[in-house]
Amino acid sequence: MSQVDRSKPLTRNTHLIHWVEKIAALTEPSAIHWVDGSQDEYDRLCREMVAAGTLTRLDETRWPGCFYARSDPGDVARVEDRTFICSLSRDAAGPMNNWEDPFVMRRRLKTLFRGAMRGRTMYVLPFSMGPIDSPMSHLGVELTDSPYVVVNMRIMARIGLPVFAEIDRDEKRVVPCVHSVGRPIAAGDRDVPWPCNPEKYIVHFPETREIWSYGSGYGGNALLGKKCFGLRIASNLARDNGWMAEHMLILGVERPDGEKTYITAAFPSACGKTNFAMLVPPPAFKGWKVWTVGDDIAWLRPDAVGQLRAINPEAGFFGVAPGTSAATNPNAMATLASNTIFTNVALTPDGGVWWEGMTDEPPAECLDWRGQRWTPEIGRTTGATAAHPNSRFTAPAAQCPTIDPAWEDPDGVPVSAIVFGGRRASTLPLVYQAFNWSAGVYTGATMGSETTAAATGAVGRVRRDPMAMRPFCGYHMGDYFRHWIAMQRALSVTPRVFHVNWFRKDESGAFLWPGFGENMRVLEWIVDRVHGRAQARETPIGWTPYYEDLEWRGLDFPRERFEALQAVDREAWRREVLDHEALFIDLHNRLPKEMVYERELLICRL
Ligand code: TSX
Ligand code: MN
Repeated sequence: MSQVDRSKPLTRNTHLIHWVEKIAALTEPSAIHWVDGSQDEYDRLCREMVAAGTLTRLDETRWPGCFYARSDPGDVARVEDRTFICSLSRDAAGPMNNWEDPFVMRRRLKTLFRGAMRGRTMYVLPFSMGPIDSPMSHLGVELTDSPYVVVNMRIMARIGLPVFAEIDRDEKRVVPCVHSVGRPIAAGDRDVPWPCNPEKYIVHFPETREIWSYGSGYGGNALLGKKCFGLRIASNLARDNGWMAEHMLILGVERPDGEKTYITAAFPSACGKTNFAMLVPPPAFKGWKVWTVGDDIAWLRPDAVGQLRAINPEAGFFGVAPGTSAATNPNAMATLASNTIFTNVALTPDGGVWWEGMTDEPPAECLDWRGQRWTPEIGRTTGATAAHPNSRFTAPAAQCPTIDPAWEDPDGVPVSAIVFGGRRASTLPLVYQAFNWSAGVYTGATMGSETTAAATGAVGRVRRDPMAMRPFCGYHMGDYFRHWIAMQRALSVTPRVFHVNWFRKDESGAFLWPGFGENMRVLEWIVDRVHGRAQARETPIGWTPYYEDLEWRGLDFPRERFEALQAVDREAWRREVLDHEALFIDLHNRLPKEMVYERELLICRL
């Protein structure tokens, strides 16, 4: 194979070249590699990581083009308590973010990054969030000493030569991102399969639009295009420029007659966003199709005629593996069948991967995410899972069988409805529609979700997670609500706003709603409401469907059960609005008055 010299700059942009030199002088890497994004380069990096023990190649016939990585046991998830928004004023970051004085943080980062890349290669990784030809896209360059980051970013974003070309075209502004695993290799020392540092910093400078990440090689801590840029920095760009960066999936619903309606949905983690984005309609919905545009992030902008349009700024899915199966999400299973990187799942003796919920029967034996022998018996006696609960697949979106034909449309897709949702055992009905835009913003602002085992903290308690953006909004949440309210003025038609809850339970603790593909029945009602075809009942919280308004063919779901599922219990809602007030007190100094008024109106209706 011909080896090209990648130590030479792949851009003419002198600012960019000088910045790379400056960071190299600080971090002292032993080599610099300008990333071209080619398949050759990807293959070579994977081969090198296999040799280093970072990656394992999976069985080529059953898992073509797939690799397996095992992280350090202390580097398995985002680190919210180590994530900082370093705006000039503490108040601008708001009470839901960790804040540090930017001058203090810069000094600390300088110390941390000094010599941090010694013995490693620094990759200059240019990436585009969104299709390169889209006016809604934004560019970044990540300097990283992790080849694992480079290969994952090649799946998750558009990277390499076309991005350098775009940077050179008219000196486009790029978001500078610096990442180090924080484990320099001393002369004569050996590397470890998953280098990282117990001390972690995920740092954002919203005014200067910069990202610095130290000490972690995992997911949202290290793939800086995703949560750091795609949500925290982008939310700042969006507020300043009249658009929205949201933690939302995007899907298209196509009726048998060809009518297509695009919907975005914001759910907190552990609510099945990826499953919903790839929903398979049940047999009764013959001829209906659900198309996938994105499963995690939506960038939304009003077009010239005031129609809200959305792009998915990502190019892949970084999905949670456990619970993903041919039954719960066959489209995800097809997507990850090839050219996928698995992290912290279990490795089977025949060179395959497995995770809890993938099959009914676990493998007789495997190596767990820590690399230790695991059997169902060991699992039963020790309670250890074979895969880490936050184990992931990194898979190309283009491989999804339901990927929307317009998923890379530079103008985005028109959004007709916005759905909020959470995991709530009680109080919240299966579905309701907000009365109008400001009531819809209130619905999103006050949404909450019960904590599951996957998250830290007490299990089963409601955590307020406004628009599912609590960990991802790069500025004060009160200002963020105000921006949502203000967006209406830029729109000629506001999307209809809904709230769903797939997780309501009966007195015995059983789920009232079968969920998954059956959610299509709710989607149909949402689509019909958007187009003015479906009836609804006015309740204190919003419009809800009558039993007759949902399609029940192919599902035995008695009217009484539906009434329990849709019940608006005034006593429970009294407690709910008190909890809304607790949230608003936290945000009081920047809370828009619309939120206070909406709450008052809700109380009056209750
Ligand atoms: O993703 C889920 N969705 C959305 C699907 C399009 N999950 C999994 C959440 C964890 C990530 C769900 N879990 C959903 C759901 O709609 N609903 C439930 C709750 C549930 C779980 C199991 C059953 C029913 C409901 N089982 C049976 O009814 C047999
Ligand atoms: Mn997410």
